[in-house]
Amino acid sequence: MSAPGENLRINSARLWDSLMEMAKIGPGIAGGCNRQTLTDEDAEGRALFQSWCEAAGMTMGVDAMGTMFATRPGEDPAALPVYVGSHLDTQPTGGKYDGVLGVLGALEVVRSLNDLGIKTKHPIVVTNWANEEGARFAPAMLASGVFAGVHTLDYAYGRKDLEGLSYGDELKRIGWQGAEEVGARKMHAYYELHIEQGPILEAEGKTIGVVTHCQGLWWLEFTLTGKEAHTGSTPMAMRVNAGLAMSRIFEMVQEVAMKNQPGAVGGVGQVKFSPNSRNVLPGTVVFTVDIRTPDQAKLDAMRAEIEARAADICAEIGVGCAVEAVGHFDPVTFTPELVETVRRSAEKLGYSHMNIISGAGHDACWAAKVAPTTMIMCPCVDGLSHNEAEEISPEWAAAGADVLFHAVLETAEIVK
Ligand code: HGY
Ligand code: MN
Ligand code: MN
Repeated sequence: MSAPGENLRINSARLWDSLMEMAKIGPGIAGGCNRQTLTDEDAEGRALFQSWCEAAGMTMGVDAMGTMFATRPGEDPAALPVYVGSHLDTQPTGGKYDGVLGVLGALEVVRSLNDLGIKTKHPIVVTNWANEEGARFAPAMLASGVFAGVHTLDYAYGRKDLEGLSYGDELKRIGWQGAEEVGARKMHAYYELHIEQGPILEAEGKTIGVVTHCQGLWWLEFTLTGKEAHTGSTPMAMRVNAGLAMSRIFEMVQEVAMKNQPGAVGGVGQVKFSPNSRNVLPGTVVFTVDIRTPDQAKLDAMRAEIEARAADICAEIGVGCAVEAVGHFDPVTFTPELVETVRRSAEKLGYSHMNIISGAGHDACWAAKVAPTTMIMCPCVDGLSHNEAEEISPEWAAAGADVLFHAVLETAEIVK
């Protein structure tokens, strides 16, 4: 005998259509998306999301970091809302689902509640966090970090992109600087649905990731100072080659990550050479080392070792070396009671599932500092993400949203 609501499911076709519609905004050049935060494309995606939320009967609030909160009222006005969301901003060569599945999956939960005429005790707030990716304005999860009190609003507004444009100015330019104080909202709980962005669920043949933890991260921005000189006429012995120092640091980061297996990662995704002319040895080289591991002690030891050895490498070559931590969070343990709610939901729906530690960072990592929080994951093809070829199946999207639906229903409490 099934319990009331046991077989409730979201409308998977409507979810998939919404994902494909959103993917048309800020299209990439290879089937993915380039909807970077605070660009005109981001503004366009925000407007579409707001129109969908309002069509679903929700009211939109926007805070001073540009994060969007669409509220479906609950029956108990005194009850704190259940927040459900992720992010709509993408990498420059991002996929169609990273972040977007979590925001539109949350919207689909509300659309399904409306279809079924279900009322909940707690309000439900569908959330689009600004600047999760940190691709344009470091660090990642900037807006949720301000919300959780990790960063000040001034710090966030002052963050600059590679063109020297600031977060605050760009937020005003696209017209999405909200009036709400960041972090004034209090949450009963926060759920985030996200693609795994790694290969484990697909390889294990599991449909749902019951996310218990998220690994910690350091983003270490190195500025190496060499001597600009002619690449042809400058004898090797006279060179102060910042590019050579950079390459030796890259090799060292790889070695440090490999000797901390299993579970550690380390690499570099962004480098800026100045003057970046093919026949001038670089005067300065700026790059960000990204290291991560679920083990707190390892994370801090890796940072210390990389900074010390980078200084030695630069001293040996005579290159100046400055380093600034431009992103950080410690390993996160999600709220066990909510993790079990997710597990029960997957079991009730008959979806295969397994515990998983998130390899990528998410806004949930900061939400966990201020409210009971957990995540739900679905597989992605070949574990590929932060690549335009990122792909999931409609079935995986629907399964993730179904589990989100049941978990949110349990926490928001159906009013008979
Ligand atoms: O860097 C991350 O893990 C996330 O994609 N912002
Ligand atoms: Mn993401
Ligand atoms: Mn991402």
